[in-house]
Amino acid sequence: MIRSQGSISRSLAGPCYLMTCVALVLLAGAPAVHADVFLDLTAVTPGGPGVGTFSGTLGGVTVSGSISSGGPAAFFFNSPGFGIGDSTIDGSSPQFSYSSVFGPTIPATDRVGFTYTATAGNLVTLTFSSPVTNPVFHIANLDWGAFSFVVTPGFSSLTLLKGNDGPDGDGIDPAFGGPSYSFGLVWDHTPPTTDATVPTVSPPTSGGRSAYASVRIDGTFSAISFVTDAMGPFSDSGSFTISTVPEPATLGLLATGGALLIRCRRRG
Ligand SMILES: [Ca+2]
Ligand SMILES: [Ca+2]
Ligand SMILES: [Ca+2]
Repeated sequence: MIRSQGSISRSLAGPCYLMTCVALVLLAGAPAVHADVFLDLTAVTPGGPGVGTFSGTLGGVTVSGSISSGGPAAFFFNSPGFGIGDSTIDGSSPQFSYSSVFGPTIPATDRVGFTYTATAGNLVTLTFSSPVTNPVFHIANLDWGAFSFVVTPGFSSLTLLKGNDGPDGDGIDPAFGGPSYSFGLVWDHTPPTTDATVPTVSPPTSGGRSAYASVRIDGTFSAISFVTDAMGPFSDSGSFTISTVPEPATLGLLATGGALLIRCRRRG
């Protein structure tokens, strides 16, 4: 009887069993299962086609960004800083914290700052180390330019989750370009009106303004690409980031934990 109780105690207190139980309890109680994960940049190399790059992670997925030319150099990634078109790699920018124009939001995060000039478009590509489902593209202060996602392999549609469009027709275009442009185009519905709102201030939702929005790229992708198109005699800057919901990965961890538990019990 005593020996039997000791045997049970040793079995329950086994390090393998205990660690697995702790991991499962932590995972089961983790509110992170449905949390949105934003791009965490580790480096940005400023420059245009063939020069500008960025790298980082989106949850457990490695992300690398680059620009290739479709003509003259027109689109550039910018160095870290605090301005409208600067990048952030230390997670400190409040640019995508404003729930009036973005959704999902994050209090402070990284961003890819860009500048484009009014010449031919270039191709920006974000490559993922493993497929990402329904990535959300967040754009801040887009003027006089358009990003066309129809060049993304497997592209089907965009869904506007949140933006600063309104009855006056300025801000992000909820029709994504309209019939005269390719659908799948993210742009400022009234290009001649702009604003110079810095990242520490909530973006405008009325009056003359730039485009701000969170746009879901529907589908599962190993890479997303967009062609930049300056739509007028203008150069401009802004910033973007991406987010995703890493639910499948977390469920995978739970499955791994369950398998470990079964293995431990069999060994016990
Ligand atoms: Ca970072
Ligand atoms: Ca701008
Ligand atoms: Ca505008």
